[in-house]
Amino acid sequence: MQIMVNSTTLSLIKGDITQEETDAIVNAANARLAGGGGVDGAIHRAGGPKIMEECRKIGGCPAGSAVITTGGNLKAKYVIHTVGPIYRDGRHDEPKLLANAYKSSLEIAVKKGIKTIAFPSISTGAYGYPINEAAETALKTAIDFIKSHKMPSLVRFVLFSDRDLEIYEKTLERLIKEERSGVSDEASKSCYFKKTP
Ligand code: AR6
Repeated sequence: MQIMVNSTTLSLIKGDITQEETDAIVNAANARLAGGGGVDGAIHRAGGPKIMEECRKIGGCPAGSAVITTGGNLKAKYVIHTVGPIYRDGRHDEPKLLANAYKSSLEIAVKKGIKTIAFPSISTGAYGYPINEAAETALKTAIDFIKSHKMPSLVRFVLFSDRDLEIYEKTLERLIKEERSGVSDEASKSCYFKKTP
């Protein structure tokens, strides 16, 4: 599924993020930048040891923040490492921290002149964030950022299963519908959405 938010393409696909050819891919890392399983493990395996060397020099990254390294052997030139919240009960700032993880990553991308970026579904694996709620926060945060910055030109979410993709698609459909029926605020009403094939 693909939509336009102003002049930015927002796309949802199923796939392996390590194979993406966007300028940057985002890693769902941990605060020590120490590597691990899930998408983090896959990125370090595919990207080679150079990425970990750079992570060691950086040292760490608190939840809600992001740092950038080169992409090593990956097709992507950069890896933006962000740290989502570990989900407890939703009352420990999880939505804010998750939104900040997306926002910080997009801020770094814009600062670096990165035009195309691919995200995994941050926090919804080992960190246990319920995917329906996480999808809403992820998509809303990306849309708000695109609206206010008019950049980057492509934001892609690479989901790892049919189920995850379906949840993201349904959530995006709902957000667009709300936008059109005027449930959201005045500022977002003025944004032009157009579905492309
Ligand atoms: N491409 C795209 N998505 C993937 C891939 C892949 N190659 N592999 C897994 N996913 P997780 P978290 C999906 O656990 O919840 C690590 O150990 C996966 O199906 O990778 O933020 C870190 O070091 C899920 O939907 O990240 C941290 O300690 C999503 O990516 C911790 O896990 C996120 O799952 C971070 O946990």
